[in-house]
Amino acid sequence: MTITYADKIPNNVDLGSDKVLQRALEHWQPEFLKWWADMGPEGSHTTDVYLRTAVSVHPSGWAHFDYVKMPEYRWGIFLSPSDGERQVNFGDHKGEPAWQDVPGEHRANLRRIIVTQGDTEPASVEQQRHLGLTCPSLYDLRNLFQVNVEEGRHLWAMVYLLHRYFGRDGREEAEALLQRRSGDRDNPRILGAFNERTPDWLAFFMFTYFTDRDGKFQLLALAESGFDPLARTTRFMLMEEAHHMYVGESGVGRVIQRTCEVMAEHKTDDPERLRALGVIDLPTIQRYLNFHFSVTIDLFGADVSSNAATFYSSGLKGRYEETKYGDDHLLRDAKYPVLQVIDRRLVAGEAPALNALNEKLRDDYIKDTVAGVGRWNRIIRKAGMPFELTVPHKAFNRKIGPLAGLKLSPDGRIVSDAEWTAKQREWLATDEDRAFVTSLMGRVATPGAYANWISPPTLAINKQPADFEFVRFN
Ligand code: BYC
Repeated sequence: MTITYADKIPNNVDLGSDKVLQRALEHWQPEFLKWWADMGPEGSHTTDVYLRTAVSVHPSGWAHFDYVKMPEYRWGIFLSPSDGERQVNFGDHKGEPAWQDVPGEHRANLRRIIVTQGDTEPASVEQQRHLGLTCPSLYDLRNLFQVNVEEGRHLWAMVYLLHRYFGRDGREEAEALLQRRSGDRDNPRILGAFNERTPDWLAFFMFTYFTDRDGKFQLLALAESGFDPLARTTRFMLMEEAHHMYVGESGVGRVIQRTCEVMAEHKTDDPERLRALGVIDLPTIQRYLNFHFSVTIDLFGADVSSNAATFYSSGLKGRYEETKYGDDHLLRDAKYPVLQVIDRRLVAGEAPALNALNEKLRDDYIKDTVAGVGRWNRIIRKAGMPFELTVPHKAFNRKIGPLAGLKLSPDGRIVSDAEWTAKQREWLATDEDRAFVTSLMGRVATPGAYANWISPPTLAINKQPADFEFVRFN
């Protein structure tokens, strides 16, 4: 499983032994580079960035750090090692050997899952492409670029599967992945959150905390797949993904830390005064949180979904930590709690567990999310501030599924149209909030310097000091 860097496309899948596939991917490669030049991080093409590149697929010592110009980053195809004896662990094919090829009857669904996953990767790079121009430090700029090149690599991971296992229509889907554009009215990205803007760094940190975490949970569900190449490629993607969520959690934490310092120094919690002092007040952070959380939980799909049931029964997409469950892994008779709206009230209901798998994964995601928000609250408590960030109710501000369009307060109360209109500005980031946050964004590009609205990190990258020159401009 060693990675071959001598090939035009670095890989650990013995690409050289399949000349037709190798040629097809080498044909896609310049298209990808053209997309990167057009849609990748703006103004970054000649800078040297201190990036990690995968040199092995083993958890210990898999990454190598050095200066790289991003268009020269070695995007490649890396699969985690095969388990040898792996089986399909759930659904109607349970107990059969895991598939090394695509089972004909599940081809269309599998392709659709891979395309949906693949589509999110370039989408996020497009969403973040202007952020480098307003970085709060070289450390943060480097982290943004690291996230961007790795999302590019995750696109490669899905494109490999499409080319290798889906023939002509796979190649067409791979081309289409470079043609859709985040937010484009005529040819948008597939899923809602990936057509939203990421206009400022608070939005970027929230996105990497909340939305990359959807990536974690979807990838963990796909890592259970009976289609072994998908399971192996997502397992390696998860190793890269962990850093993206760290960027989000520590980023928001540093914004909170700085705000609390200024609150303590000036003995004030008045948002207007804090804004005048150049930091982001905690209620604004809460409104950003409410937006990113609600938009992200829509990414899990409808609460009750026949697609999700089919993906599971066919062995294509499992539950988070599927093999840890002591049940039958078929879910034919099991039930799962879902929320229903009856007479304008939210009522606890039940659905067949097989159809409620999107809801189950969403609930697993929410548990993980709440834990990190608790760590942000510890920063606020430690600073002695009487404020607590909360994760909104899961029916708040939903656009997908039966809860879509329900007018609900963040704490889960159904409200009248009038109350929604009056209070929406307290609950979701407003244009004025975004304009204020944007007004703070200015480029800080001196080693060791940090914008006023964010604290320096407690841990830098690869044990480098905080004043390390993470990015060199040429
Ligand atoms: N926006 O039966 P349903 C990541 C569509 S993030 C728009 O509930 P299903 C990353 C749905 O496609 C992880 N449309 O859907 C993070 C369906 O359409 P059709 C990405 C939506 O199929 C940060 C219809 O509504 N990976 O990696 O059960 C940076 C019926 O819905 C949305 C995956 O998502 C939405 N939010 O579930 C970079 C894994 N939700 O058939 C990367 C692969 C639903 O009527 N995807 N729809 O045209 C899947 O497993 C499933 O497609 C979903 C949807 C869970 C997304």
